[in-house]
Amino acid sequence: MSHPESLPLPADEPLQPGGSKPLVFVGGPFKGLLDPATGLLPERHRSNYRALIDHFAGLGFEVDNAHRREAWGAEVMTPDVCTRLDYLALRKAVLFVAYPGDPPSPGTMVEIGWMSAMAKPMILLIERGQEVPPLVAGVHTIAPVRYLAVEAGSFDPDELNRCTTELLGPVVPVGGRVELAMPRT
Ligand code: 5HM
Repeated sequence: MSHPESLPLPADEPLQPGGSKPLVFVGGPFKGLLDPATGLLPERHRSNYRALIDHFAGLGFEVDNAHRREAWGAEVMTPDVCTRLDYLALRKAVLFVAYPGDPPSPGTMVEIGWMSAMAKPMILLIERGQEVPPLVAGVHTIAPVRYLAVEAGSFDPDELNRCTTELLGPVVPVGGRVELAMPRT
């Protein structure tokens, strides 16, 4: 395993540098869902990620999502590239919204670990009847977390908004971007 020489990581930036939009990172299972025949994420999973991306973009957030960034599997990044990108994005993000996955997604488990170590807000999307790993079920004891029930990956937008405002405070769109009173971390 190689060790990128581009470390050390840059110092912490302000949450909304230069007045840019606050960032939401959308995560969830990726590699394990790729169709072995095509190497691509099946449409039903893409549409779930797209719905989350569109929901938060529509509220005025910037949204980062590796599945879209890596062209739904057509342009998969190497571990050294995607790990660093995801980590830096999560350091900047005001909110992580993710499907932990069933079976649990290894990458998403790492991302939940990073976010909880930073005590930053998360919304975890849980399928009814899904087995949730114990440390994911308990992560709300060390970080601000809401668990939102989904059906076949689909969420109730009102419920998602309720979780978002509980974690971030009022979400007020101003001229196409969201203004957060004070992101609670
Ligand atoms: O282990 P899995 O592929 O399910 O991990 C998915 C999570 O790791 C996603 O939330 C994504 O942000 C990140 N990831 C990534 O950014 C994972 C992979 C492949 O494992 C990748 N880029 N190529």
